[in-house]
Amino acid sequence: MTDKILYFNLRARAEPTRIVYALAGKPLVDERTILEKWETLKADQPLGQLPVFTCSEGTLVMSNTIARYAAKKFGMMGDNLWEEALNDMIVEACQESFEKLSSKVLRWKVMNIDPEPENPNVVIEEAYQELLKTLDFIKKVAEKRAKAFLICNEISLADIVVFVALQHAAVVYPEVMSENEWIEEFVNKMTSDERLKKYIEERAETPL
Ligand SMILES: N[C@@H](CCC(=O)N[C@@H](CS)C(=O)NCC(=O)O)C(=O)O
Repeated sequence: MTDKILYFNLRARAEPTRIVYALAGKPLVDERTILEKWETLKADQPLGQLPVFTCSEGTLVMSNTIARYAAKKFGMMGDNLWEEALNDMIVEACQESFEKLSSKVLRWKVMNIDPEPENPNVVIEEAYQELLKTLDFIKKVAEKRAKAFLICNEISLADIVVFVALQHAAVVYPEVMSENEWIEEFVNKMTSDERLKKYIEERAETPL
C-alpha cells in the first residue's frame, strides 16, 4: 500500500511529512478532509484527531512522530545519534513555538476560531518576540554546526520544520522572512532546492 496522511486542507501539522515525501521523491497519499465530514470521521480516528498516518506497518498519530518516522525512513534525520538529537531538538522547539503562535494569534487572526483578544496589537507583538527568540536559538545551533543546512550538509527534518514554521509565521508577520541575513539566506537556500520549489508550486493554496 502507498503511505497515506489524512489531515485537514491545511499545511499546519501535516506539512513537514508532506515535504519529506516530496524531497525523497516517494509517493504519499495526501488525503484532506473538510470540517463537514470531520464530525463523522472523528469517531474512527485513534485519538479523535488529525493527522493520522497509515502505511503497511500500521497507523501512527502525533504529527512529529509521523514526520520523524518519515524522515528516518528517507535518511533525513542526520547521520548519527547526535545529529538525530539535534534534529529532534529543533522539531520540538518549532512545535512549541507553533503551539504558542497558534493559541495566541493564529486561532483568532487567521482561523477565526477564537475571539480577538482585548489588546490584539500587544498580543501580536509579544508572540512575534517569542518567535524571534526561538529562531535566534536555532540560528546559534546552526552557526555552531557550520554545515550547509541547519544540522547537516543536506536538508534534514530540522530544515523542513523551520521552513514550515517560517511560512506559518509569515501569514501574520511577512517581515519574518527578511528579519535578518541568516533567515534570508536560509529561506533562499531552501527555496532554491528544485524539489521543494516544485512541491510549493504544486501544493494547494491554504490559509495556513
Ligand atoms: N499533538 C497532536 C495534536 C493533533 C491536533 O490537535 N489536531 C487537530 C488539528 S491541528 C485536530 O485534529 N482537531 C480536530 C479535533 O480535535 O476534533 C499532533 O501533533 O498530531
